[in-house]
Amino acid sequence: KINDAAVVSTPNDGNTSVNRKHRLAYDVERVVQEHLTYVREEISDGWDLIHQEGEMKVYRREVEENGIVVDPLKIFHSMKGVTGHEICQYFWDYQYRMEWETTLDSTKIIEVLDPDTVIFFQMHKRVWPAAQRDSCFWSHIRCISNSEEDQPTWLVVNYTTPHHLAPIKSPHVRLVANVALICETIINEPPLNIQDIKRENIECKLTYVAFVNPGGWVPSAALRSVAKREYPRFLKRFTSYVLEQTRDKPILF
Ligand code: 16H
Repeated sequence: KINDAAVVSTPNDGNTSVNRKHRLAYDVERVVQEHLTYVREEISDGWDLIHQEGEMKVYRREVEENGIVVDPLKIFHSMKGVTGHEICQYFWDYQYRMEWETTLDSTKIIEVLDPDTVIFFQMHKRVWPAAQRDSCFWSHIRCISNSEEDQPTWLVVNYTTPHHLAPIKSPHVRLVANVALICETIINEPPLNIQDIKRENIECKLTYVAFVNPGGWVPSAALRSVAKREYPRFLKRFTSYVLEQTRDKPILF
């Protein structure tokens, strides 16, 4: 129901309906719903397992559009000791980004659309021999309660959008992306009292999906090898960063 875009539930106020509609609210709603529809889809024919390490499995489907590699990518991972809220918060929050990102030269917020939706402009590190890439995207964090008993699902979506404060300037090439991080928290052997839950009892199942179009021609083999190396590296580094940051902090459910 497209009308639901008017109702924005925020992590800051639980599930209260707040009418805080901004110009991209319908776009955000549509893309969030798409990710929620497909997140549970099984890995089928055409997807290759390109990397496996512990609980982490990285899948990719080889797709080209007009000779440009646009391979969809999906990572499944599961980790103990953190909640989905914590993982998503660290992924979305600008203040931590340069501590775990290794593929960026810079990141900046160019507009705040609502407390959970901001627009980023990022400059990516140049990958030889391709032209340097930049990106401009809205980034939205959301909490979805499925039932009273279950822990909510948390997600972050990054989706390319044009912006007058971020014109495309040659020689830079704009990446076009639709990326989502979706997290479910599981409480193993739940104690009677929520205050008694320890980090060792919590587990987070995460799904990361990326549709990235390099925005112009890049040698296919070079791009595929960079992606195969960099995505697992990103997820390993990012998840260890969150573990380290949260270890001695109270659990954020
Ligand atoms: O998701 C990641 N980072 C987000 C936070 O910085 C931003 C990301 C994004 C990416 C592009 C455009 C918009 C938003 O969601 C982690 C990303 C990890 C990237 C691994 C490297 C991928 C290599 C292929 C990039 C294509 C570059 C083409 C030049 C050769």
